[in-house]
Order: sequence, then C-alpha cells, then structure tokens
Amino acid sequence: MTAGTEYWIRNFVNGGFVEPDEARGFAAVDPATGRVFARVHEADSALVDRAVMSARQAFDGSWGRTPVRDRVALLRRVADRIEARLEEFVAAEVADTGKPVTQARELDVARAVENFRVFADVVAATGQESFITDLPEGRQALNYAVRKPLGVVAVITPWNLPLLLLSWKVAPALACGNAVVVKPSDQTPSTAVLLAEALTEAGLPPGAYNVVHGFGSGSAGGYLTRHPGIDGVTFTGSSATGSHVMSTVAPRVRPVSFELGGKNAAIVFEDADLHEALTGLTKSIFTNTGQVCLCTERVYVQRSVFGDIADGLVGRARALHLSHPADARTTTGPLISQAHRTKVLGYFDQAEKAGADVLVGGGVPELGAELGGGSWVEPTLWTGLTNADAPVREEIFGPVAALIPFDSEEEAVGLANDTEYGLAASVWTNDLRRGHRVAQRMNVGMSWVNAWYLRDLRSPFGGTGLSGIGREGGGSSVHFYTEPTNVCVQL
Ligand code: NAD
Ligand code: 6OD
Repeated sequence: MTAGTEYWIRNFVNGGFVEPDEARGFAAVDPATGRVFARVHEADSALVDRAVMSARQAFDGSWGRTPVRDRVALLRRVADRIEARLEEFVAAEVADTGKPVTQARELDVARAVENFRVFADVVAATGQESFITDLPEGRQALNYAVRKPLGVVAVITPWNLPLLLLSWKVAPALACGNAVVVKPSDQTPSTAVLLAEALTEAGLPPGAYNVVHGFGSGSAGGYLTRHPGIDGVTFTGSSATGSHVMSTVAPRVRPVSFELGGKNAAIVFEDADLHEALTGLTKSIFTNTGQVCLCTERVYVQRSVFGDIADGLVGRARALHLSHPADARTTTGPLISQAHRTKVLGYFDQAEKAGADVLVGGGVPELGAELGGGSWVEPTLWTGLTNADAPVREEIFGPVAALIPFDSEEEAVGLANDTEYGLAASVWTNDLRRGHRVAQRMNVGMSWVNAWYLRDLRSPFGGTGLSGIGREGGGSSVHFYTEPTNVCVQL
C-alpha cells in the first residue's frame, strides 16, 4: 500500500500492514550511493501499544496454545517460504545495507533459512528436566520442570546482519510458543517486513509477529522496552544501548538477553599454517566491511612471523574489490551510513595521531560518480599502536585492524584479555595442546582455533563483560524464551 507516490516500508500489526502516516515518515537510504529509495513509517506509542496488545491476544489465544509439533512444522514452512522468495530477501537486504549481493545471498539470507530449520529441530527435540528425590522411610518424590513460553517478547536488532540476527531470535521465540514485537534498526527496516509476509504465508496467526519501525528511547525502541505488556527483551546492538535498555527494563524485572559489542582479538603463533591464518584473518577483519560483532580488530602476531603476516594481510587487503553491491565480483561494500563513516574516520585520525604506521588504506576510496555519495572507507591496517591506544581499546566496527607483536604465549594471552569486552577470539596454531589451552584462556563467549565465525547453531553464542548477558543458540535459546514451572509430586 502507498501514501502519495513514494514507496513505503510499513509497520505490521495484528496480521496486517498499517497505512502509513505521511507526517511520520523517515528516509531509507542506500549506503552504497547515498540515495533515498523509500520512506519508513515511524510507529508512535499508540501503534506500539497496539502491536503489544495484539501479540498478547495471539499468545493468550491461538498461538500460545498451538502444540509443539504444529509450531515446528510452521517454522519449516517459513524456511521454505524464504527460500522460495530468496531473491526478494536478497534485494531488500542489499538495498538497506549496500552489502555485496553474493554475501547477502550466501550468508545473510541463507542463515535466516537455517535459523528456522535448526530451531524447529532443537525445539522438537527438547525434553523436560526431571529428578527422583529419595525421602525418609523409602518414599520418593518426582520433580519435573514444565517449560512454558515467556509470553510477549520484544526483539530489538541492529543494522549489520539484519535478517540473520532477527531470525536468530524470532525463530526460537516463536518455536517456544511466544508472540513477538520486533523493532528492526531504523537503517535496515526492509527484511523484517518481508519476513512478516513469509510468516503469514506459512500460516502464523495474526498478532504472533508484529513489526514496529523507528529509533531508540524517544521512539519505537523506547516505547517497546518501557511497555508494561512485555514479558522479556532480547536485544542485539551496542553495549551503550544495551546498558540503557537494561535500566529501562529493570523497574519491571523482566528477563533480558543481550548480544552486544566486541573488540575481538586474534593470536597468530609462529607454528601456525600462515596461509590458512592469512585467509582466516582476512575474513575476520574485512567481512561485511568489518561490521560483524565477531570481527577481529586486534591481531597479536608472534614476532618471528610478524613481517610475513603483515605483508600477507596488506596484499589481501589490496585485493579486496570495493564496488557496486550488485556486481558479483564485489567483496566489500560501504559502511552503513555517513554518520558511521565519520566515526570510523575519527579512529583513522586518532590512530595516526597516536603514531600508527598505516600499512594500507586510512582514507576514503575514489569509486566514481555513481558511488560518490556512499559511505565508503578503505580497508585499513595499522602497526605501531599498543593496547593503551583508543583505536585498540574501543570498538570501531569498520574494515580495520591493528597488528601488534608478542614474544611469548603468556604475553599474547595477557594482551588479548586486556579488554572490557569479551565476545570472541581466534587462535592460529598447529600445536594441538596450545590451541586448546589458549582458546580456553580467552575471556570470551566464543573462542575459535584455526577458524573464525564457524557456527553450529546448537552451541551457545554470546559474550562476557561489555559484550553481553546470557547466551542464545540451541538449548540456551530455549532456556531464555521459556520459564520452568517445577512440579514436585510426593510418591
Ligand atoms: P545500536 O545499539 O545503536 O542499535 C541497536 C538497536 O537498538 C536498533 O534497533 C536501535 O534502533 C535500537 N535502540 C537504540 N537505542 C535504543 C533505546 N534507547 N531503547 C530501545 N532500543 C534502542 O546498535 P547498532 O549501531 O544498530 O549495531 C551495531 C552494534 O551492535 C555494534 O556495537 C555491534 O558490535 C553490535 N552487535 C552485536 C552483536 C552480537 O551478537 N554480540 C551482533 C551484531 C551487532
Ligand atoms: O551467527 C550468529 O548466530 C550471530 N548471532 C552472529 C552475530 C554477529 C554479529 O554481528
């Protein structure tokens, strides 16, 4: 449906799209070109209220009572519907983010399909905890815990992997029997809306999935997290916003799950397969233009191979292809926005002022008139910085890393753990014992050996410190999206 002649990205409440309000439109901008391609209808507090109420009705009515086998069958149909409309999802994700079309197809949308299938399997296979308690005089008690959905869950997501991260939360939440109100990032509203269509096509009852668009505290994000009808909040975004959301939710003591920022380290030992390490590091620094919470921004390299790794990474950074997202050869897209580019370029300046040697990049690329209005930066590598410098301490969220030498395993562990964040780490070594030993000593939620972003969706995902609270994935998601009632029967 349209208002005026523009293309509108609409809110979705109680199973239907909401007619946009001309006065509450904001621009959807293509980050690759800087062009406005649509208008987004910002939900006001009354609309957020309607979304929460309709979720409550769906939860209390049909959806909350739907048997597990029907819920998981529906999830599998959703996966099929996304696959059937794959290119529409890909185009929407590319329009919002400017990311290369191949990445959108092979990572973002493919993972959304997998999220629905895996959580269908996980929830179908979830049993109940039970204990037999021995009592005096030969009697016993049977304890069993019945897991019940939380109710209405607020799902708040960022702009970097919009559909992947939304479906990572929506799939288990729905599979466990919750109804959801989702607030995607204002910068990437499109795929949440397409997902509404896929869910409806798969047979989800009205109200079980609602989308409200807008911004943070004075907008849809704030209205949603403050709403008394919300039974839990699952949030992915920056640590600063996570802290804010936590204080908003605190007065009503609702469960929260937070997947937040990172300042992730890689450690490369001299015994590593250097070719494999270079391939892995290139992915871990530059995938999605460095805008993945798991991306490596600190690379600690044993001194004897420091030159090899630095030279190898510079060569690989120079070989990245920055171009139009629709070009199948493009490896690297723009940053999400001009505001984010200003932040990243600010770190480029700080690094130079702190005495960094810029091995490659450090500025804005010249990509011609078509892409001139986009928010592009050059893939960048520094040496000469230490853990004391802000670009090595603070999350930048761009295609950039600092390379720092070390001499001993103990020193490398100390340097990697010297951070308030605790999301992910990767260790590159051919020494089996060292790989296990160092990976376990990383103070993070996810530690890889000779790999990066290799995922089994049944395993726990999340961070420590500023990187988050709780874990999602497999049984961890089931635990977050349900609450147990323990029944104790004296036998
Ligand atoms: P952000 O914190 O600015 O925004 C995230 C979401 O929260 C958006 O939908 C935004 O509109 C909403 N929001 C903002 N203020 C709010 C408020 N006061 N109340 C309710 N909602 C509010 O993050 P971003 O810039 O969109 O994403 C980048 C950040 O996300 C990076 O720090 C990155 O590391 C982090 N991230 C973490 C993970 C993870 O799994 N740990 C995954 C992806 C991104
Ligand atoms: O792969 C995932 O499940 C996940 N949650 C990835 C998060 C990436 C952060 O940008």
